[in-house]
Amino acid sequence: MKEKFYITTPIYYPSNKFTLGNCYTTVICDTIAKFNKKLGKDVFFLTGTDEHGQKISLSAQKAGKTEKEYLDEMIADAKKLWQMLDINYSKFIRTTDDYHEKAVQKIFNALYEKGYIYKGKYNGLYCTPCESFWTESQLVNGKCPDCGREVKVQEEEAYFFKLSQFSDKLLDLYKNNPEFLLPNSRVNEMVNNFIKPGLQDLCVSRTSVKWGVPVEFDPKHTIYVWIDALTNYITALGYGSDDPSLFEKFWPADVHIIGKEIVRFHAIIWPAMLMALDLPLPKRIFGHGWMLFGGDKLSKSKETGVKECVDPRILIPRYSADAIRYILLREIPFGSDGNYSTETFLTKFNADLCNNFGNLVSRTFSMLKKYFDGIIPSVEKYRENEINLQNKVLKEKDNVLEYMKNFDVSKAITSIFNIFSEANTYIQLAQPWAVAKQEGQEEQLKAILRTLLETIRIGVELLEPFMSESTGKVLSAFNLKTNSTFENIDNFDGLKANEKIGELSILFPRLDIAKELEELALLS
Ligand code: ME8
Repeated sequence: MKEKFYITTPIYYPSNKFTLGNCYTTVICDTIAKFNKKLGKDVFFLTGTDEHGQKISLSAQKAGKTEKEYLDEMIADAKKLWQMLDINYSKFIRTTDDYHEKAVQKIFNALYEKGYIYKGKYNGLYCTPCESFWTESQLVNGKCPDCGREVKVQEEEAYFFKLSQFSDKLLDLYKNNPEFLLPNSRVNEMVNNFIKPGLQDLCVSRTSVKWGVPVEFDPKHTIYVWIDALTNYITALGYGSDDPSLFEKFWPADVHIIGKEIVRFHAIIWPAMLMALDLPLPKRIFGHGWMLFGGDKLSKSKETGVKECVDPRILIPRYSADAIRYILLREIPFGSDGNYSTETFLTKFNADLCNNFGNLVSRTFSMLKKYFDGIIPSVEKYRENEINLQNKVLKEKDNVLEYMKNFDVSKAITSIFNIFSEANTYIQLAQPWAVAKQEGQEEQLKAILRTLLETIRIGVELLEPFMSESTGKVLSAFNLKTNSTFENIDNFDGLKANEKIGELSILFPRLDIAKELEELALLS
């Protein structure tokens, strides 16, 4: 039986159109999902939208629409964006889906029956855009610590989840499973900022919020949007429905990938709920850093005043899904914050995609055509120079596999591009054009070109989950299948000798950066 792999993105709020920030997490998850498929695993990749709560109602009202009308339009736009960005999810869950709402009610009932939920009175400081209650000590300058907006005092009859009972269990969890929450620094944040000061019971229903899932046995209460949202990871698999077969197969998740600002919900509330339900916990939670735009997170709750064009709906058709995926995957060290700027993007496009990768492929293909009529040569024996390059390629390949085990997409893609740089350096060293001019050096020329072709093949196989459009073109020119499991990535014998390679169009056309900057400024 195939090993299974279950990966999730956060379910995003469709209170505004999705940003490059949302694209960031989704591209990472899509890449990890595709990579694991190529490793031969049975993969389930979940994404979706978090559609309840006051914030959504307010956005719909502002647009002069009903919630349903508003949401349907936003979700159509979101799905189109994922298609443009070459995202291949297994399932898109909407928390307004009927099966999800029913399962959330069942889960709430079960927690109540087990005595983990009780009725009380809530008096707290609430931030509407973030759907979060805060304690006085958590506020920053009297304002919401997440978005910096005003909070207001709110009192109401409410149901509570006995989160306070889980402090020791959570501390044990982090201690016994050092891989549960990554990167490791996030564990200290949870322990020092939330658990050590004392976990309070969590208010899990609102009577003031109407747009949400009603508590089944007390319908004037609406289930707190985070309880509703977190359960998506199991309801999407059919937990609480008539057909839990996917749940039985794929749960627990191998990894929930999320932004660092929502780690506390995933690493405290979610495991506590699962423990209360007697369900297994996700194997890992990865809280990645933020992509910053002029130093700002481009949070949808806030106006940013960013002047650059950062709309993926403009950038993707203009520069290709691959180019946008590249910059998202490469530029931000995984786990840390990183800056996005249009200028860096355009510079990297030319340097890495056009010069390093694109040029290597087109140079190699044209030399093969010129010297061997496009026929892949067979080689008897490689010399030291070729073997040196081959060893470097295999070492980088090992690095890629290792980094991907830890979901470090940024280091992995850097290693893949090192393969291309090494090949370009080797061309300078091997000087095939000079070898071609020498009498009796045909075998040597064959060895050089075959090594280059096989290097490109291995690089492109590894790169396919990251950028499938350009790599697909190269694989097809090699007469190799796209989206197949990794084969022959540990040898230089993956191409059929004496076969002719196919035609290949330019992968990444060189950009005039000044002109692009000017035109993009007009579009921002
Ligand atoms: O928090 N850099 O939804 P949300 C990196 N509905 N990642 C970013 C980003 C940026 N600048 N901007 C957004 C919610 N993200 C809840 C989640 S899950 C059960 C419920 C990504 O629409 C990142 O993954 O505010 C972040 O955690 C998420 O979008 C927030 O999306």
